[in-house]
Amino acid sequence: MTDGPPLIAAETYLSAMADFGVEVIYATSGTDFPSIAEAYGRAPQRGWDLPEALVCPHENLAVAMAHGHALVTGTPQAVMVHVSVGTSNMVAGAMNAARDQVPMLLTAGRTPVSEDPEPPGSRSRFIHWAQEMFDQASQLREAVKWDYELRRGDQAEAALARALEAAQAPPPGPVYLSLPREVLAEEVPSRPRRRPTPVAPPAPDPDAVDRLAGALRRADLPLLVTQNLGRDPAAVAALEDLAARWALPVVPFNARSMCFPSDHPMHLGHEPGELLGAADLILTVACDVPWIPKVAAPAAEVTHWEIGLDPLYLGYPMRSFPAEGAIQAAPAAVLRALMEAAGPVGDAAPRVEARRSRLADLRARRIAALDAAGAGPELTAASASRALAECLPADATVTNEYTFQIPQGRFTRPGSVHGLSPAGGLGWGFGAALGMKKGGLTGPVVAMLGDGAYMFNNPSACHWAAEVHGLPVLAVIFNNRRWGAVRNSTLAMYPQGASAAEDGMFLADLSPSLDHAAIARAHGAEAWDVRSLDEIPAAMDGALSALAGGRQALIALHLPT
Ligand SMILES: Cc1ncc(C[n+]2csc(CCOP(=O)(O)OP(=O)(O)O)c2C)c(N)n1
Ligand SMILES: [Mg+2]
Repeated sequence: MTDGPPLIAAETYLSAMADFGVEVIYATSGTDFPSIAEAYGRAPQRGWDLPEALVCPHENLAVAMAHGHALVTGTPQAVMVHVSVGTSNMVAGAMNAARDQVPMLLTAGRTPVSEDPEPPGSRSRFIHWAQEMFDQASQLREAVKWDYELRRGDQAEAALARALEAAQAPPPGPVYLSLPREVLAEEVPSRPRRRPTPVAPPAPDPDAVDRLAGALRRADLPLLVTQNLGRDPAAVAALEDLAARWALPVVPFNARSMCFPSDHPMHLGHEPGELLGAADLILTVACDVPWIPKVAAPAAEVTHWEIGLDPLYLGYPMRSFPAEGAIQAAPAAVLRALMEAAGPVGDAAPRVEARRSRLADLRARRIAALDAAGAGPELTAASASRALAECLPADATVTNEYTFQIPQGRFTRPGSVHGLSPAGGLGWGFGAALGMKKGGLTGPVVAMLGDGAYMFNNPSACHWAAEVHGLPVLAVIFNNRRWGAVRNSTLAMYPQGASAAEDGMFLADLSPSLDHAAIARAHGAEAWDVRSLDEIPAAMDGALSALAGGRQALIALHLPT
């Protein structure tokens, strides 16, 4: 029962959203949302709690914040943008979320259809004609699991429940719901609503697990490669046990989460190297690209199994890694089942122990190489990554967008680091850090950004959100005054070419560089310029104190190149 004016669809939609567990709507709004504003205005009178609505002054920021929020809570948050053009600005973020399997509810208004004075919400601005599209959702349909346009006000809650169950059904991902202005304004009845149905993930197939366990028992040199198993802390714990018992070397390859503690004796670094060609059994877990055939490939007779909620990455048009089989289930469940099925080491012990000592030598060599690369005294991406990581407290969380070197971070805690989606849509790391803070992280949150990545993040929008929404995060800029990755790619393809004569800098040069510290200060942040390795501890100390005092901070690292 409700007091006040008759209910409109925008009200039931928003109250259902709170009821279904969405905490925040990251909003870059437009002329299509008067009914949303009206619903928020009426909520106190109705005695309703609606999701917190947070202004994000760019759609890219809104999606990145929802992405970061979902990474730390596991729950989908909502993004609300303006019609066709707002949707356009949201597409790269949607691609990132899709390839990173992050649930989120993307919503957009839809320009009014009616050209008549009635019904409420009909066209009243000149833009309402030009903003209509034949198929607004087509812009991001490839990036979402489900999309729909709300047709009737009395279906708002049902459409929302459908959207949220689709976003969360394994593997999770973004969904898109467009909300026409007239429909949001429709008067609707109050009635019981259906909740989204939670979907339990598939259990690992016992026969497949038995076959894989047999292969593990027999293997001379098994190898586990993962990219994102660390998304689930339970999977990390299960892998620690399995790797320790079976002397199973683990290589997080292009990892974007803390998949395996760097201090575990079976952590063999971040590149498979000679292990790839030598392995007779390869397990790839939550890993879209286990190796790059153009660079290195396993032996032809290798036994290869793929494991994950979507082990073949069926959303990728082409992907051709030969495998004996795939097990579709959550990695934690598969690794625990594998531990059980493989049983005690028993008579395989001599082979397992010999392997353990061989791998200890290899691990020592790889750590020495990592140490050498990260050593000073020069300020390089590697040495800066190491020095910064050494200053991070145990409860810090890092987002990485490009130049920070995760291997030098030597992370050990699940959830301590999150890298850019394999879709590679730059403009994510700063917003994701803000969303993680909003999602409830209490420790320091640090966005490690290339100078190029910083600009893709719309720095003004990010600093503004940090200031206005009280989300103190630290941005560290690796300023090499270039899109280094673009240059490296040119040099790698044409090492002797005409472009190499220009040092590969054509279309990669960002000099002269911005004064990043001044930009940050202009937005209320405390900021430090760092030109040598030994300045990092003091700058980090100052920045962490700023965060503890509720202020955003920025460190501009001036790398020699
Ligand atoms: C939205 C988007 N546009 C363009 C690219 C292509 N791209 C990949 S890496 C890169 C340069 C990154 O530069 P920076 O952040 O400075 O890091 P650096 O390579 O210098 O370490 C670009 C432009 C991209 N990945 N995403
Ligand atoms: Mg750069």
